[in-house]
Order: sequence, then structure tokens, then C-alpha cells
Amino acid sequence: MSDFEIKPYPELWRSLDMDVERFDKMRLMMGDMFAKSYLGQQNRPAAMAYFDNMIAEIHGGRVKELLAAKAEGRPVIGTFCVYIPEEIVLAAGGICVGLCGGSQGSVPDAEKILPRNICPMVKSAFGFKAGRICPYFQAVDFVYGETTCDAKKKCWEILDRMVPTYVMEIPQCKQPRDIALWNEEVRDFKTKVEEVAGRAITEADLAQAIKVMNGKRRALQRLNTLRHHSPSPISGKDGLLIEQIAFYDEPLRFTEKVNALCDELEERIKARLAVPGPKATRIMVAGTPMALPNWKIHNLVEGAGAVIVNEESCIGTRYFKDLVDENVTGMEAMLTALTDRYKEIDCSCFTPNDERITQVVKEFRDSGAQGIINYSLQFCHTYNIEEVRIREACEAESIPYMFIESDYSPEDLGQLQTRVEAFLEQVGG
Ligand code: BJ8
Repeated sequence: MSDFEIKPYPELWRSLDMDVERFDKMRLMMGDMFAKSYLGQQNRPAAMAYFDNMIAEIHGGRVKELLAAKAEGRPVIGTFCVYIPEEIVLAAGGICVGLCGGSQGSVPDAEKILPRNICPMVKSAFGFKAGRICPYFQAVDFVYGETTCDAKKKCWEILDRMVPTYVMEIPQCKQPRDIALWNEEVRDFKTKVEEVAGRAITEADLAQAIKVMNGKRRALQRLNTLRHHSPSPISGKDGLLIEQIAFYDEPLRFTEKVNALCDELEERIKARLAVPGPKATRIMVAGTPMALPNWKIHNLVEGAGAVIVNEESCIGTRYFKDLVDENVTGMEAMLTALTDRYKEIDCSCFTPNDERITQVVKEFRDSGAQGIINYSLQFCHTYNIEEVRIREACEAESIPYMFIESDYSPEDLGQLQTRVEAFLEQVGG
């Protein structure tokens, strides 16, 4: 029996006008889920203790840091998409926090207002605010949404009634005129952040923020490369947990801890210490993001004895595969460099999106995986339809392939378990 607990902070939650009683129940459920999913794993790297503690402190320790920043007049901004340039928030001395929802617990709150047949990630995030059951949502100065998918862009209009919500127009194509529009949007975002910060971002601020974020991405790239080693020195569940924590931890501290973990993983590779075992079938997951605490696919796959070695996802490689050019100088050039970097993200909301098809195959080869599970959240039209092209590419490359469309409810677990086990048998032989 684990004595793990997500720590309660009722006074803090009350000060944030939260539904304390309900939130406390969710805290207990999430703590239980975490203990079951994570703490029974064998041979975990010692450096995972930091990330476990980030979960223990998720509803208090980090929230206090956000509130301290706000008290100093530093902007605290919530986002829902990896297209929003975090560097700008950092350059203003602020904190950027990802608010995507990965929990079934907040979905009923959203369904009281929104239609049921929309993406669970949108419903979960919206429900956290509607139910007053997320301290991060309560702490932010404002949120910055985007026009990536229809579900999100229409939700912002309603979310704005509860928290100031601004929207970045993300084009649907990547022609020069689309990029020019996007560049303007990046500049507007900077202006908005500066307004809250009460000061202008200098070139030195932005150059430093670009370095910090590149450092964070390099650390995540390093971790990803180590996961590709066969046998893998860390579980896919732990890899995913770190990718999820990346969206709310302090960037410099996070980078240091990921690099410390990587040092340990290099030692484990030398010692041939594998998790979960040297013969485990290696799987790559592609598709929609898995926001905290969505561990559904990883629990199923690793519960069946396989190991996930790569996530081609925004909570995964789409977040860290590209760096911003650090060699440009001058505000205008730096803002253009930011746009250039962010336009490399190959989300399915773009058309055409050939880069992603190529990238999925490339990551499969690089990761040494034996099969791909393509995962789409229910009602995510763009990822669901792009599935056709991913499947065709896998067929053409003779890559064992399986598609899963699911939501956050446990209802399909039995059926998915049967399908996953059959796929792993086919892949692992
Ligand atoms: S860049 S993947 S983070 S939009 S919310 S599109 S799952 S229906 S999250 Fe995303 Fe930015 Fe693209 Fe990445 Fe589908 Fe759901 Fe929409 Fe979603």
C-alpha cells in the first residue's frame, strides 16, 4: 500500500474561490490513480522522485509560485496549445501554464453548458473553469486560446464569460501570406503580455527567454533519444509524465531535473538496466495530445508488458523537436525567428500537412519502435481524418499499425485492452 498523497491546500484553494469540497475529492482520486499507475513500476530511475513530488505538490507548491509571481506584477498566462510562444511570456518575467484538460472528472461540468459530442480535452479544460476545480485556471491573469480547431475556437467565446480569453488566429495553411498573418498575431500577443506586465519586453529579455526555452527543449530531446535506446532505460509512462509536467513547471528548474535524469539514464544504459524488461515490445504512440492525467493508452500498453518509446504528439515531440534560431539579433528578427520555429509544428489542423506524415515515419525509424499506435481523441476531426494518411503511410512502409479513438471515460477499457493485447502479439510475435 503506497503512502503517496497529492497534498491538500484548502486555505489556498478557498482564497482562489474554488469549490474546495469537490476539488478535494478529485485530489484523492487523482492521487489514487497516480499511485496505481506509477508507483508500482519496478526499477524506476531515482531521479523520478522530483517528478513524483511535482505531482504531490501539483495543487499547492507550484500554484503558490504562480501567485507569488502575480503578487510581483509578473504576468501568469494560461494556454491550450503549443502554438502560443512561451518565450514571450518568459521574456516579460511571467509564467506560462498549460491548461489542457486530461481528466474525466471535469467533463460533466462542461456538459452542463457545451454540447456532449465535442473533444474531451476541450470539455475537460472548460469544465475545470466552469466547476471552479482547477487552481491554475483560478490563478491566471488571462488565457490565450487559438483558432486551431473548431471546438476550441468556439469555446473561447463562452470561456471569456468566466476568464478573460484572447485568441491567436492560427492560419490553416502555411503559404507566405498565412505566415505573415501569424507573424502579426505573435506581435499582438507580445503587446498583450506587455500590457499585463506593465513594461516593454527588451531584446535582451527575449534573447534570454529563447535560450531558456531552447535549453528546455534540448533536455527533452536528450531524454527522448535515451528512450530510443534498446532496451529502454525508462518506462513510457515516466516519459509521458515528464512531458506533461513540462507544461507547468518552472523552465530552468525543470531543465536541470530532466538533465539530471538523463545522466542517470546514461548510467543505466551502461549497466544494461532496462525498464520493464529487455524483451518488451517497443511501441510508438502518435496523435492527439495526452494532457495530465490522461495515462490511458500508456497504462494499457505497458500494463500488457510492452514499452512506449516515443510520443509523436504535442505532449511529446511536437513540443520540443524544433528550436528557435539563437543567432538572430534585433526584436523584429527575433519575432520572425519565433514565428519560423512555431510554424514547423505539424498539427493536423493545417492543410496540407504532408510534413507530419513524413515525421511520423521518421520518428518510428529513429525510435526503434516495432509498431505504431495512432491515438485520436473522440470528435477530433482533424486527427481522425488524418488517420487515413498515417495508416496509408504505415502500410506503404510495412509498419505494424493500430488506430485507437477514445475519450477519457473508463467505459471502453475492456475492449481496448483486448485490441491492444492482440496488436502487441502481432507485433512482438
Ligand atoms: S498544435 S494538437 S495543442 S491544436 S482540442 S485539435 S484534440 S479537437 S489539442 Fe492541439 Fe495545438 Fe494542434 Fe497540438 Fe483535436 Fe481536441 Fe481540438 Fe485538440
